[in-house]
Amino acid sequence: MTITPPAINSLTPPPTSHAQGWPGLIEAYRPYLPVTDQTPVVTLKEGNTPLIPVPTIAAEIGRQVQVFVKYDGLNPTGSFKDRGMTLAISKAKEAGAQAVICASTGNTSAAAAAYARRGGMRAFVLIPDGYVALGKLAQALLYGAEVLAIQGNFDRALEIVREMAENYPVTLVNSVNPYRLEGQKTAAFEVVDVLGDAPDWLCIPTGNAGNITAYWMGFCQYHAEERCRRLPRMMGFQAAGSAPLVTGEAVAAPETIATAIRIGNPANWQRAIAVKEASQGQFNAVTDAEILTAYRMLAAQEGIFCEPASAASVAGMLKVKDQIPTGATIVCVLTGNGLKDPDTAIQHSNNPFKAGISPNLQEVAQVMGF
Ligand code: AN7
Repeated sequence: MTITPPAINSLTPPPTSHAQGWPGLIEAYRPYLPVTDQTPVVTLKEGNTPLIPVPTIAAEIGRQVQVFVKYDGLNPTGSFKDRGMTLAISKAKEAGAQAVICASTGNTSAAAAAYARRGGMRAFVLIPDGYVALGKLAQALLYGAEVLAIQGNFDRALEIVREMAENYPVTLVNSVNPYRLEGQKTAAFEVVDVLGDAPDWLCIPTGNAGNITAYWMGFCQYHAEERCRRLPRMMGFQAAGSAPLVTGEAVAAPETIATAIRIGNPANWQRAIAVKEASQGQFNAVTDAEILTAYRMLAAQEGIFCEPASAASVAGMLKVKDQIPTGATIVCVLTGNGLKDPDTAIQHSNNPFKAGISPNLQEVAQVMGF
């Protein structure tokens, strides 16, 4: 078959506002964000991530519902953290900061490193030694962060960086920095801009509860401006081995395969409770096995590779599916890219890897089952 290219003059020119492509979320949502003409915008053109229908997962619910995933793993450093970091780093630069610091289970460190270096600042990152996925560590190192692996978990690392920022000239860029949440709320704007309204449910993996707080801020702000008519129920999902928002008690030694949300004492605990109450939402726990099932389904049935923590949103939705009203629209947030954690993918793929095959046609055909 021959394919005839379209005549040049049949192409519609892009609208002027997009002639330069997507401008990054600070420019796209400037009226909604705490920036001025004096703010130096540090951007990697983050945001504008796709909202993808997942029909085979929707079919698991057994009623007529629409399910979408907000694939925030397609941000420049591969996670939703870029939304908060473009603003936090721009504001730090505006204030004259020369160095930033964060504690991280991995994604915050990658985003802080990339944006800080791009903004001409030093980035110090404290990570729990041995519990950060390989891709994230690779990013932090190559972006040029000063990586300090501590012999303790994320919660201890966060205590240390909070004290560091109080006593030394370094700006804290964890989600206790209000600009992080301001940037991250733009994900809710994007969801409404695509759907034309807020969804009925927003399912989201929850660690420090910064992102669930930020989404709620975004939906409420759009609602106040009458850009959406409804507000979603906010459904937060934690890993069973680190589910303080479900049990109501801090977890001293959190454990889960989803290392991104291996957090026992969420920094935004009070805010998380407020969001749950205001939205008539819930916090529920999902086991590592449930997380891995959703992780494999997303990849093998829908072609979407997210990291294990992100799959907690889909695992959780399926776990509480009996509560979903017929006709509902649901958005599950996929917070990070699957490439962040190749070890977990290979160890838990359930897909036999056919190795050691001699390089001849007959043998290849035989292995293929022909
Ligand atoms: C993929 O990078 O806390 O509830 O230090 O990486 O806002 O904490 C990461 C958190 C969900 C939880 N999904 O978000 C860090 C860090 C992924 C994540 C969360 C994280 P919050």
